[in-house]
Amino acid sequence: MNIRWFAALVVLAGVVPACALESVPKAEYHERRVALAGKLKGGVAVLFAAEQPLVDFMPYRQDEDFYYLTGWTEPGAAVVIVAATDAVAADAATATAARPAQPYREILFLPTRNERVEKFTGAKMDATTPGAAATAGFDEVQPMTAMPGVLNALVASDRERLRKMAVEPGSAPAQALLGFTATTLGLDAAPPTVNVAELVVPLRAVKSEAELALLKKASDASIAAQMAEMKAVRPGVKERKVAGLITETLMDEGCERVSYAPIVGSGANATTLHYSDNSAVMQAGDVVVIDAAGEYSMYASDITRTLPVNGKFTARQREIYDLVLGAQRAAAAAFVAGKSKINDPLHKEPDSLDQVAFAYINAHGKDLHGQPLGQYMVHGLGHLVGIDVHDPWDYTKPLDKGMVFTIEPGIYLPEEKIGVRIEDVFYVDADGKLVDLIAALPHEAAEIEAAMRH
Ligand SMILES: [Mn+2]
Repeated sequence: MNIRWFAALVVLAGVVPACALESVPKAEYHERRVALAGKLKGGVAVLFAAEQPLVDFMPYRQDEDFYYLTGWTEPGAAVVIVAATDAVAADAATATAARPAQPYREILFLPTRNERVEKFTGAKMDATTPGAAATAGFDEVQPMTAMPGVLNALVASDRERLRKMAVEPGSAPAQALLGFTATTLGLDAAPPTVNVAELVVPLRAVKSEAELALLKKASDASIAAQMAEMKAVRPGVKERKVAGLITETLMDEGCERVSYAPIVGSGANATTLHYSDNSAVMQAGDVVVIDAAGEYSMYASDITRTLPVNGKFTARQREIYDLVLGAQRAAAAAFVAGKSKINDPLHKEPDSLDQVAFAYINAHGKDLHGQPLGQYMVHGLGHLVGIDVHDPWDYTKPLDKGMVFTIEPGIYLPEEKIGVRIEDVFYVDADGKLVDLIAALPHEAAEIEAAMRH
């Protein structure tokens, strides 16, 4: 859109735009901040929001950890979370002054409104907006300009805090702020920081009921998009047209964006794992791998289905398809909450679902040279899903209740121009049972063929 037109539209609208996203209850974000404070060992977490590109209309998405802790979608903000500390007695030997117990504290810092920029980006809230703290669901909201003074006061009252600063690794504003804070205390440089992202990983991994509801909405919208595509795939149709139809359906179903660029790979492209050119015209006799899903109110889904372009699998395509589906089902059936791991690049870990899928594929299929097909399973079996389509996780650890992850075996045979991947998103319920969030979408080869006929 022309910039001047865009600015004119914003001026005409003339109102503070409400955030269109659904959200977990505000109290849940507060609970997450309190949980993070419990991991800070008396320290302070400092996180900055993502910056919004102003003039080039690049997509803007909030920083994930920042969003997880605040629910705040606007750019340029920061959050400070201060862990409660116990009272300290005076100690003459170490020249330690007595200090009373200090309570938990949380502050959202908001940038000062810039009315000129707002003509381009829409109206924003700042710390002077009436009811800002209640709207944000924070104990305290302060202007960004107050942040250096607040940090200085926090570390001046308890110097231990400067050694327990938890920030996002590589955050330039956090490093600048801590450097300046050290300067205000007469130090040359700030001590090394704690990686706050690592502290947030285990919190993000276990989903609340409200998060699960959003993941279900993302998955239901993505199922609708995959159903639409099953009716559209046929010989002579461009891969890109299918990608467009998927995107259109996702938006129509309430997604704000795709979780990742749709992959529509037919023929030889089906054997390229993250093919995203989507430039070929689909041909009869080929299969097409369609890895596409949407994001609903910041929560992602991730689905792959493999279709015969002309609506009917050949015997060999069907054989490979059934093998991949069998491997997915074997992995899901083997799942034990608190014990099973998902990935295992060497396929040797007895507790990994990867090893189960690998063994199944090796036991049930051969390539053109009589060799087992496990060697053609060339990517990980799955990953956690959440605010990121690949939510962060330490994959040496088992999966447990409340976690949401994909199981996505694939076999890629360039020699036979056949690639098959089947990917569903699973949730581990309170009883440790695996629930397929994509259950409503066809799985069996015959179901896929039937869906393509209607
Ligand atoms: Mn995936």
